[in-house]
Amino acid sequence: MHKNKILLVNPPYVVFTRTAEPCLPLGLGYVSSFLESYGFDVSIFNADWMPYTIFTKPIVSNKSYDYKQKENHWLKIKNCMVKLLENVDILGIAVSTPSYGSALKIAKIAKDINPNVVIVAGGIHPSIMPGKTLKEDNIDIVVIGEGEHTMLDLANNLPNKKSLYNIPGICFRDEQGEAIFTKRRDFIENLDLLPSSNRKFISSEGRYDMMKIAPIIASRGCCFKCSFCSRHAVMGTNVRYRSADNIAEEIVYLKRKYRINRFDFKDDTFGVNNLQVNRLCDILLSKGINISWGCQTRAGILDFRMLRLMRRAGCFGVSIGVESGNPDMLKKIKKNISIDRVVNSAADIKRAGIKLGCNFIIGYREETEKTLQDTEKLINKIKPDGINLSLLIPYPGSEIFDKLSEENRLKTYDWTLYNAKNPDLFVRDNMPYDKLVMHRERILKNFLIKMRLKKFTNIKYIINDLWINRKCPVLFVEMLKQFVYDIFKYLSHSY
Ligand code: B12
Ligand code: SF4
Repeated sequence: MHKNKILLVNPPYVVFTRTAEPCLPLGLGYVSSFLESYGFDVSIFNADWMPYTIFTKPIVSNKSYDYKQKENHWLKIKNCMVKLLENVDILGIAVSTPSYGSALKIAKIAKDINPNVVIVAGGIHPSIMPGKTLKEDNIDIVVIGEGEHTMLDLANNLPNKKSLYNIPGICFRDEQGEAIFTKRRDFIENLDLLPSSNRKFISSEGRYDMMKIAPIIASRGCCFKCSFCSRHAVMGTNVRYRSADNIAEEIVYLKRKYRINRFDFKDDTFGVNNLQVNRLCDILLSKGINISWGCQTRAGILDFRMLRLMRRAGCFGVSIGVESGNPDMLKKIKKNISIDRVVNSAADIKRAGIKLGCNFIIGYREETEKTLQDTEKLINKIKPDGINLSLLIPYPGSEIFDKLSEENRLKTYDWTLYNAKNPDLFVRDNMPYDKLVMHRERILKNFLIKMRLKKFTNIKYIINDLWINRKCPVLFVEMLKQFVYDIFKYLSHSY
């Protein structure tokens, strides 16, 4: 019997905008290993890959992508796809809001090469806007929510169109071209049953395996309701956890197979289940699994005792979503944390000997000079080791997006413009966009100057940095390069 051959593609976005460090697409990796465990021939093409670098420049007001680089990259992608699409029956594309334009371009390239390939769009954006995504010319089926089981059903049943009515979690066109939505698929309750995310990807530069830092997840879903976040659309509000033993098993496997010593937990909110983290740290310590790792969470989730244990078990960095230094703003965005809690949490993380990263968002609709000052004051007070100061992008699926849309404040619905380099997307109450950008540059600059001074004058800090990166030669070299770069920037008074 013919078994469908599948290609999964991660469209380019970060490679053009450099708005984040490249990171392999865990979601596609999960879908791929699940299908492979049922005997399907699956490849993943990561078109959003570039060699590892820690020199991501701060994003300021530059709206344009690097077009020359873009054209070259698209040429490489096309050439790759000609080879990769040979005998492929189903092409799955991972789609986020900012990569929507690229995803459609991938679909067009694929149909031009092989008009018979069935194109399936999945991931966060199609899950939020399935009907609209299906209206696009080259998209045949949209998958809503987690992709493992749905993609397996599609792989087992396509090209039989009639079977689609019985597959939960999809949206497709019937014979008359009408959109049909099947019932919602239940979330995967037991994450331990999933095979570990595939780490073998093909890039336009050739085949590559793991990178230096392995992304990993310990849970799916988030029970909080921040108004700027759209994450619940894919993974829901009911959090599901992997067992600590299952996570440790994956770590040991990745360590052995790819010699990875550094891990980054990509959970929505790491550590909500204290028992899981406790047990994971116990296993890492008792079995002598020597790794360094980081995670992102909310203020107040991890107490000092837990943070100390995490430090002993190799945790070098925790970043928390603070979002604003103004208490009223925190209420408005439904962050549900107090400034005191943030301050205490930050102090605990540092006291535990862990590097503190803080994520802030500025440019809310109600942002004023005063609220920005409060955010800057908070940064100065908690003195994080690193900050992310993003300008708000109202992603579809978030409460903020819905409100701005209702009030006709959105300037565009062109998703290709919903990217970190173009946050001038809606009408704000008080502060014009240009002023906001100016404030952002100033806050970042002040932070970086202080941060660099701390780096060069604090010997304990330098030794800690060297210690953290000792097991990974590539990161060690990158760190030294970054150190020289920082000195140069500091001495030349630029940032
Ligand atoms: C790791 C990560 C990254 C990495 C890797 C991204 C990637 N391509 O996987 C990097 C650093 C590159 C990155 C960059 C960006 N990210 Co990011 N990222 C994450 C993060 C923290 C984890 C993603 C993850 O691995 N989840 C775990 C896996 C298992 O879940 P999953 O990816 O959703 O995959 C499942 C389903 O979606 C589905 N699925 C996914 N793809 C496909 C494809 C098919 C065909 C099918 C059938 C199903 C399917 O099945 C998967 C398994 O069940 C999420 C937040 C989160 N916790 O999820 C944000 C998140 C996805 N990122 C976000 C954003 C905004 C960005 C950036 C714009 C940031 C920036 N400053 O530029 C860029 C955009 C990059 C891009 N190409 O989309 C937003 C997306 C918002 C939106 N509406 O699009 C999120 C949700 C964070 C947030 N709360 O705002 N990101
Ligand atoms: S921002 Fe983080 S904590 Fe808030 S809802 Fe989204 S994933 Fe949950």
